[in-house]
Amino acid sequence: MEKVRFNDVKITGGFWRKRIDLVRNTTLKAVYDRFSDTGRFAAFRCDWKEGMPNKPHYFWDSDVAKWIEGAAYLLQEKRDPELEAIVDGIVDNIEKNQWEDGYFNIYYTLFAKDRRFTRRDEHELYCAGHLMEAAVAYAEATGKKKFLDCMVKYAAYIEKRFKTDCDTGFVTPGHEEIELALVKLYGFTGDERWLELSRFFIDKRGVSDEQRPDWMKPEYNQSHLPVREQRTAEGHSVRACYLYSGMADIARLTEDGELKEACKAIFDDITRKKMYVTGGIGSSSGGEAFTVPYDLPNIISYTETCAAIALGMFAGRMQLIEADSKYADTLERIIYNGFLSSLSLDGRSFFYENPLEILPCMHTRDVSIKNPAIHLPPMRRSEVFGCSCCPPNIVRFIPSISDYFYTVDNSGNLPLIYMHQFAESTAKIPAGKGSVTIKQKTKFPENGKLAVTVKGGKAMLAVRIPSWSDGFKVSDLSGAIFVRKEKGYAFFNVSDGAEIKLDLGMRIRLVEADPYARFDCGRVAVTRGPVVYCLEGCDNGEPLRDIKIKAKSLRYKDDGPVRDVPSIVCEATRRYADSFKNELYKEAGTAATLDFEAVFIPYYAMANRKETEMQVWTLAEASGKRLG
Ligand code: FUB
Ligand code: ZN
Repeated sequence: MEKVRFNDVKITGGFWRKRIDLVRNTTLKAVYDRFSDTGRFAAFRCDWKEGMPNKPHYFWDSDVAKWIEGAAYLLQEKRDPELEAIVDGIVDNIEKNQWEDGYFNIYYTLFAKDRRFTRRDEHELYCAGHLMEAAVAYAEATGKKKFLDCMVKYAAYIEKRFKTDCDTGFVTPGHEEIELALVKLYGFTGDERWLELSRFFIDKRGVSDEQRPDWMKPEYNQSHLPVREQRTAEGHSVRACYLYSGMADIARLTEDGELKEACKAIFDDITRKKMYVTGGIGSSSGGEAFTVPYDLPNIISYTETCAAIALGMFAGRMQLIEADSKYADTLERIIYNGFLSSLSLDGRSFFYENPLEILPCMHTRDVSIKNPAIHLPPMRRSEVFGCSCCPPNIVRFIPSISDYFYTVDNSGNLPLIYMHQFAESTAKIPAGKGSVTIKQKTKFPENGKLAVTVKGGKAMLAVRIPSWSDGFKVSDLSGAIFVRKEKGYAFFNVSDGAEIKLDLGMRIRLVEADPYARFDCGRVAVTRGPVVYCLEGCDNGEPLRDIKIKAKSLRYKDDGPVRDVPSIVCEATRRYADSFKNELYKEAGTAATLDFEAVFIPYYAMANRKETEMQVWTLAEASGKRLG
């Protein structure tokens, strides 16, 4: 299966166009400004001295690299000389401060030049990987090769030290990333050395006992077993999913069956036991990590934005090695929920953690001690963080989101095109010796109606039937023949001029969790299509946890209390707090209840107004019932 690159899938309107434009017009600059204030760009001059503000941190290279990568994706769509001048300035500094032998790292150049590649957890290869990804994206966008040449030189130095001379203090990096970056470098340059180097890092992980501090278990950076023997997702969730993405790349490109089996099992372990309904992963703040199966607490959910992105990247790679809609379903869950919640609606501030429940009262409970006994995610987004990996990750993920919308299999007589995601768009799919153009006209996710037109030669088109679909209906077929449904896709034979009109079958659905997901027992999540909804205190009064909704009355509205965002309303009841005026406890069922109208907003739009309670999992009078 081949990927259809995002630059061949133009988002022409609707939900994602709005978000890409927001990143272009606001977020890119917002992150740039905060990174300038905090010295991240100036750090590339490598002239920081004791006494100066903003001492460079050991992975600032990666923060700026991700920002450049995002800028490059926007430049691929539209050149912008001012933006290019900024990037060119950073690239000049990289070239100037790159060592003769190819090494580049701000922190090590300034503070630790005598101990390159001796500390496994100090992120040199993580930074290198992000710089390589940025260099490839920038070369692709502008045709300028200076940055790429620097990074090819750096890759050669890494190859020499780790693979040829084997004289480093560790064999595999403490934070994965370089594996998938080297695959990109290979993809762009065609030089198999980088594919081999990527495979080298993947093959070596978990094979021998590697350097680690006493507190760190080998699972933390997925070094507990050779990767081919791993079957469960362990440790730091961003590291893990970057590794799994690299493994999936290598499995596909080198037709490595063992690696593929490992990836499949790990993907299932995550999505069946360790993923929130929002697509967030990494439930524990300790180690920013996966924990045991079904450990998905809501109020302390860590669910780092980078982890959601990393799982999206893994899912996107898995759909290239196996035709099964579960991969695109997962990606969809992430992009409309636990990833998108990270960005404020105005595009200027960010959640690093994406909680599934916010209780402001919990933030005031530890009055006598400085550090609260439990870690609670912040209730508000911030413009920048000390560890600011997430904002630039958003900057690169949204403009390239359509990287995951289509794949194509050109190995048979007829090109087999998979449509994984739905968006107002025009895609030029490399098919056989030519191309097939697929146009989607849709208001998705506002509704599930989709009009598809095909231009070019003949093809088999596989349209995903989302896991939430109720009554996937084809209403019109011209120049297309429905063939079959398989593995979550509807297959159509199409030829030039074909038109397919269909309805994905979107309705309001209540979702419940596996009983072992103990924090959600007896509660439901309100969803519509791919979008998970939540309650906020400012619309519903508090406490939210007492609200019981009447499922049959749920009703979708294309507007609501948050501007430009839909809502779902329903009849609901809650106990009358005054019934408890003089008592903390009373006989069950004796309190008076109040009826009121509950208002849900999409989870992605939460926390955009004042600090208030928020919850996804809600009590319902009738769960699991079919709704109109
Ligand atoms: O360590 C680099 C990045 O910072 C990780 O990927 C994030 O989880 C955060 O710890
Ligand atoms: Zn992050």
